[in-house]
Amino acid sequence: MATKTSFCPLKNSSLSRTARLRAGLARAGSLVFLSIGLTLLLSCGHEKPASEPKEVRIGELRESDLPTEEGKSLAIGLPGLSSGAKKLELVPVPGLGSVKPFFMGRYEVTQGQYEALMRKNPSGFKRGPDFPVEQVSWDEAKEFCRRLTAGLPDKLKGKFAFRLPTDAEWSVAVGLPEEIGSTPKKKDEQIKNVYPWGTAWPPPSGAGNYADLSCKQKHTNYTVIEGYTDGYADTAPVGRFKPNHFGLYDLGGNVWEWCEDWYDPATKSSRVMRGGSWLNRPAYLLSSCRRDDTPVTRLIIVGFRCVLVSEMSR
Ligand SMILES: [Ca+2]
Ligand SMILES: [Ca+2]
Repeated sequence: MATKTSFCPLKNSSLSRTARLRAGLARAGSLVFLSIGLTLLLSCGHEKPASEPKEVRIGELRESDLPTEEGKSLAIGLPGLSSGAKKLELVPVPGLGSVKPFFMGRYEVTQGQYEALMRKNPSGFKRGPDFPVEQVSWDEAKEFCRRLTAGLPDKLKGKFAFRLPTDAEWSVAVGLPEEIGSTPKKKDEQIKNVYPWGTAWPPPSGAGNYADLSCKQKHTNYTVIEGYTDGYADTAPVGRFKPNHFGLYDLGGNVWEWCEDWYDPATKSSRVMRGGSWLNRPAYLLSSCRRDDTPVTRLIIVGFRCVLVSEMSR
């Protein structure tokens, strides 16, 4: 039965998230917002196709360019990236608990983007600029983020920085509630039966690039997800599957994603990775699953994505 509290009942939850996001980002970075009336209008405009993101070169980025509404994004042009290749695109993600609002890469970092900044491509599957970069170590991923930050205009340096997502930010991005446990190791696989696509098993069609029947046909000795086919035996170009409600693609599957944190801060021997890959067994696909490896390890199943954070709020 319809309530009379909203003229746009299908978008109530979205509007609520948008309102929370706007409030959080205002505290974090003194950013510019449109009126609540415009938000209401846009929240109900779901019949319209998504517009192309605003695009700006990294050296000309202004704080007012950063998107503050859920569903909006900003494409950042990198020197040396070919014009047809996927840009580094940022979407806003709201805070939760101790996590401050932040901007996250809509896609895993691509080979084209990595090569534009690092002048090399270490990937095992070199099939085009829009495939995710892999065989990249945590140290190299950090260096990529450092070079991005160095490319910001002087006005924004010290105010904003690119880095890897923290383990807690990644959990917010994938839609987990606040988790119990003081370290990534203690949170590992504690929330059961929740995956980036929801709770269904096997994954619904189009959920992401996982170890599917295509993978088994090429890599016959791997264990795959029975009853699931996504059409990719190993890595897929970024953005080919359904995004989550923040507009983030491939959080689950394709390549694992390095995070900032030590897996176990007591030993400081390995860094966290999240999200599973095109290769992994079902337990590794849980949203709460963490894997870890040394900061110098390079694997064909591991890449990363970046976040942009306001340093003023941290
Ligand atoms: Ca696959
Ligand atoms: Ca991924």
